[in-house]
Amino acid sequence: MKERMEAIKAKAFERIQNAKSIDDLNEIKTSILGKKGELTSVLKGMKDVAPEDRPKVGQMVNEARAAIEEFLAAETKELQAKVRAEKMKKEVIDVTLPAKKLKAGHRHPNQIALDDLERVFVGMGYEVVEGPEVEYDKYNFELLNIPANHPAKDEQDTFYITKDILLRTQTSPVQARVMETGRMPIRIISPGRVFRSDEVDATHSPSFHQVEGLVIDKGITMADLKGTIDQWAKEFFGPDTKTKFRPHHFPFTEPSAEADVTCFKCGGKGCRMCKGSGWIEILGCGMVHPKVLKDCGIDPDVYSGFAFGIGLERVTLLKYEIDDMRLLYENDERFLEQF
Ligand code: 2U9
Repeated sequence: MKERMEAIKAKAFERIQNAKSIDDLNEIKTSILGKKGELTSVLKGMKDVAPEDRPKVGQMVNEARAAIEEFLAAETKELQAKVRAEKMKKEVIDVTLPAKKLKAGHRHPNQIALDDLERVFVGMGYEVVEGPEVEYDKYNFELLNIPANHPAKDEQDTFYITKDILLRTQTSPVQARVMETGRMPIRIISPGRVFRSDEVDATHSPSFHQVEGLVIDKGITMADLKGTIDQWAKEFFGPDTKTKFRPHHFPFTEPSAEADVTCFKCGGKGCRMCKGSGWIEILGCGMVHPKVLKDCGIDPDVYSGFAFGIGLERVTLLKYEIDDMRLLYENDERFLEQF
């Protein structure tokens, strides 16, 4: 029995020593120490051993098991360390390799135009104020002199959340909210997304962006409005740009005007861009209607002001000579990278 035990042990040690992987070691463990293993089969054969020899045989089996287990544990540890060391060696970082290029996006042409536009007004002392895209009818229409059943409500048809809550059709509600605070004077621009229930085509989208401006103080006149727009146009489109104002009508301003700038492509001579006229329509503006001032809590006998509205996409399309508005919303990098 002793020889058999020594043979099992010697064979086990040899197999353990020759093992190449942790899997090999696990396999050896099961085949020797497992339920159907060689050592276990010796214990199972104990019934054939004379009763007086059984304790001795039991002890021999236990000693052999302990020795094999100890050697197995030591070899497993060593093999694990070896595997780890090899893995570390393989994974060593070569800091001299060139770094992977970080793929940065590109500023959207709308954003570039907005940054340029804001820079001019901030330079003139304006504050940039943003507000909610979901608005009350009161701020979007009523306070701007567009009461229920006014035809302007048809022109600015939008998406209603409830009868009184809607997606704003202009950023004017932001100014109405600022006026309501009563803090004077006001010199703000409010850029942001607006909504109208328009069909998509080359010049229309149900969601687009506006930048509106509002100045209110004592003694503000139409001359301030014209001077401001003229200065902005020169800084934004180039120093030779001229402006002209044509009478118009908006419910929230009186008098109202549309402003044109000399074509920045042909300088006013007439080209494809300005359809031969030499002028390009660029914004709407006017003196804030006294009723709008009053309804927003400002005394029209003390204060006056002007407002203007610029369609951001319109300015972007013109500035970068893009002929289809839909390109601005596709976010195709091949398009965006050109600006
Ligand atoms: C208050 C009072 C008056 C904002 C104004 C316009 C003229 C205008 C259009 C430009 C292109 C809308 O995006 S567009 O279609 N806007 O022509 N907007 S005056 O007047 C205000 C704003 C706020 C309290």
